[in-house]
This record gives sequence, structure tokens and C-alpha cells, in this order.
Amino acid sequence: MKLFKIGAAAVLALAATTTVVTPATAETASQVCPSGYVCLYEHSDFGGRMLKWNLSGEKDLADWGFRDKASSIRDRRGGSFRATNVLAARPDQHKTYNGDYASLGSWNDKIDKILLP
Ligand SMILES: [Ca+2]
Repeated sequence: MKLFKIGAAAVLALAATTTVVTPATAETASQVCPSGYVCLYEHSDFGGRMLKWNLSGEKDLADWGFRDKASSIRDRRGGSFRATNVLAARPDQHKTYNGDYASLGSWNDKIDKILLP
């Protein structure tokens, strides 16, 4: 009887473990933007590929193959930063961001560079 109880406990423990299932959406789930970083996401609602920076200076997103790709933003540096949309034969467009943006409206898939202060 004692053996049976141990066996039952083991089966219950196994059942408990196997019910922890990784969500099917794990690959597209939001990646965490660490404190102190500015993060750009490929998709709205902080989905898809995420790039992050914490050092000051201009980042040319083409260096990461991310030109015209950003669709949401998290700013965990606690300040603000400037985004640039480079336009051919016209002055560049600039926009200042701080905080979280689950979508970028008319700037969706437009950002080419960011400048972190
Ligand atoms: Ca652009």
C-alpha cells in the first residue's frame, strides 16, 4: 500500500509537470525591454524581432537590417529620443518618443535612424 501511494504521488507530480505547456505563441510573444534600454519592435504590440540600445549616439537602423521596420517602441532609458525618417530629396522628418508606443500610426515602418541623448 505504501508503494502504491508513492507511485500515485509520482504520477500526480508527473501530471502536474506536463500540464505546464509552453504557449503556441511563445515565438511571437513580447520580448522584455530591459531597464535602461530603448527597444524597437518589428510588430505592433511589442511583437516580432526586438532591437535594443542603451548607449548614447545615433543608430542607423540599416546596420541591423531594420530600416523601415519598427512598428512599436519601448523607452526604458527614462528620457526621450529622436527618430528620423530619411526622405529622398526632401528634409528628413523627426519625431520625439518617450515611454511606450504599442503602435506608431503614420510612422509605422518609417524609422531609419534613432538618436539617443
Ligand atoms: Ca524611412
